[in-house]
Amino acid sequence: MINLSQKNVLKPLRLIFLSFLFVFVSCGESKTPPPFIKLSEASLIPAPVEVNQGNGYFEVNEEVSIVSSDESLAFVSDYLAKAINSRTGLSPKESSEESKNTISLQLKDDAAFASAEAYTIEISSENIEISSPSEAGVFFGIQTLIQLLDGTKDNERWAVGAGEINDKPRFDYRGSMLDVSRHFFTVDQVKHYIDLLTPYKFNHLHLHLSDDQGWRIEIKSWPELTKVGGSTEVGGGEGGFYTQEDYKEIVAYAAERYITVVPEIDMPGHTNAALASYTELNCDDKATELYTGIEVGFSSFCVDKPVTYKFIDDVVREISAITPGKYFHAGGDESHATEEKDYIKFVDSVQKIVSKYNKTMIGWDEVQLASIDSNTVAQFWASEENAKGATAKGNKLLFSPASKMYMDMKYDSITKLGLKWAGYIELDDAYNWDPSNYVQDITDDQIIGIEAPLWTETIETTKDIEYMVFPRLLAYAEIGWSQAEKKDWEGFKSRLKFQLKKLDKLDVLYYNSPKL
Ligand code: TNX
Repeated sequence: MINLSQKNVLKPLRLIFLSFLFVFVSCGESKTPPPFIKLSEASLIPAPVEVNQGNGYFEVNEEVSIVSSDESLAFVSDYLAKAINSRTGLSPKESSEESKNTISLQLKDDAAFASAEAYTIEISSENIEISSPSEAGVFFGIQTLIQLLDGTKDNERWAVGAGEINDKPRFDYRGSMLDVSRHFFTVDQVKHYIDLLTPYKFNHLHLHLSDDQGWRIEIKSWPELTKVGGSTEVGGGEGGFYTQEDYKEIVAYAAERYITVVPEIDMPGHTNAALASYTELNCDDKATELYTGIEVGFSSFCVDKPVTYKFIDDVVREISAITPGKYFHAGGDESHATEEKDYIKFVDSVQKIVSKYNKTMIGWDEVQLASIDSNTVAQFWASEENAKGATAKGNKLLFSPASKMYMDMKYDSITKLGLKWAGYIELDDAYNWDPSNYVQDITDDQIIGIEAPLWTETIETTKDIEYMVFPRLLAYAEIGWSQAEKKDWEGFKSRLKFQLKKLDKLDVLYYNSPKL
């Protein structure tokens, strides 16, 4: 038992002991290295070209500032500051002066970079430098840095392992397509989709803006298109459309993330929504009924009528005027209701209109049946014969083989959403194939890149989108960006497990693949 007088003696001693303990603990804290993942063990998707591990780590703390070499990097600098803030609560200052504890963003016109989107990240205990010949490359480097930061092991201190990453994309075009026609998705839903593409270095978003079930973009010179043709969707819901202002908002949001929007008006088939909106587009001058089913191949523009080409000219002109990217997608698939000779004539005429508005045409692989210009891109989705036909003419291909890349295909026989006409696509099916040996004699230099389409006959909500897209989208990210020799299914699976935890935190739904 301690009596009162003993207690009074012990009190100051206890205070001294506690203050020592405090000093010891707080000194210890600043000296203890924060938990971090070594650079060579980071779970990056898509896998970079080269990772050289260094010694130590860079700690992201309240002293860190972001420095950029060029005013044009102000937006990406802000983007990084916000990304750090949302993860750590820190508010890095942005300045133009080099010092210690900086993350420095540098535009460098260095011949050592193999492509415009290539970038390097150098991480030491004092600084991080991200450099690239282009803003886009710096942005992709930032995406890598954010993935590294997400690898910090606790929520108190933030650090990334030291070393160097040298990286560049395998293909220039890395895209995904969203079908906003079969079911309409709002501007905010499309922005969310863009947010899902951004971390994985995708740089194109193809919007399928018209089909039998819905016309989704305002054309001022043909207002009935959206009034009538935009008024419904698969299943008979109320549909919707983007005003040109809405579309510009999507384009700008994507551009801030170095993603180029590719608009598609599908024709001459897949045109019932337009045919229901204007009598004169029909050969018999009678408007069709609106369509809310999921059949394909029954509609066609009237290819012999001059008004058809006046209409297409107006549509391509208005959309091109608000599309900064170089591509215009003119569809051309499944035109079973158009005779082949008419189809060929039609595609040739449309191509002239597209080039009149200074756009490069992309068409589904059937367009190679026409005498297409050498810069027209054929999107290979179904026919190897068409793919070979296009390359024989010297045209480039965009790879979207349905049995590997259609994200509307079910994962397996019990997947509730989706279709199965091209087969089930499990995660390993999505990953374990390569564009350069998929069709005999077609090689990388004939391929501009890859695009993963999401058709939406059965997809109605944001959660539906997420479930069908993840985790397959990460397989496509790696096929599009990473060098072929870096592909490695076992490694991908372990990196993917890490990325899925991140999707959990973001509340993004995904399919739990038994292959993982
Ligand atoms: C084929 S792919 C289509 C689309 C459908 C899709 C469903 C292509 C060029 N045409 O019209 O939505 O299958 O998977």
